[in-house]
Amino acid sequence: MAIEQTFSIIKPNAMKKNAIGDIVSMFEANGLKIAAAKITVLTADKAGEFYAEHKARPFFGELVSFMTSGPVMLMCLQGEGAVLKNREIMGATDPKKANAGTIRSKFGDNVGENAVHGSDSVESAARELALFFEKHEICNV
Ligand code: RTP
Ligand code: MG
Repeated sequence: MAIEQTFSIIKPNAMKKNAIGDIVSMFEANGLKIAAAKITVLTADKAGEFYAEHKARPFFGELVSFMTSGPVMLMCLQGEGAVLKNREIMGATDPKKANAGTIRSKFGDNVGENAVHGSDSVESAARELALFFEKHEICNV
């Protein structure tokens, strides 16, 4: 399988749980490398642009307010089949439905506050990475 890059966010609820180390360990244990990382607080504009595909959904306002409620960690993950691999490590959107041992089953609180984001395709990953990182900030690790 090809080496891919994907975009990951450790969301505010997982940041509050001091779970950066545990989550990054799970990526690394599964063969993903951290090619870029930064901790920041998202503006409502940026969070809205990032989740533009969900603008018409009833939970959009809640989602933007959650995503801007505290620091997040933004990452580029790199490795073989990184997009799908990251989605597997994360688990299902709803932590109640996520397989045991996945990030969302361990650190998710509910379907909204579900600990992590991961791009759903190579195309989404490219769009999302470009929203948050300059090209030179992503290393070929
Ligand atoms: P993400 O984009 O954050 O990685 O999550 P996902 O692909 O698994 O789920 P998606 O359908 O793209 O939804 C994006 C985020 O919106 C919040 N959400 N809330 N209240 C609700 O019913 C609901 N449904 C989705 C979650 O934070 C989800 O990750
Ligand atoms: Mg999604």
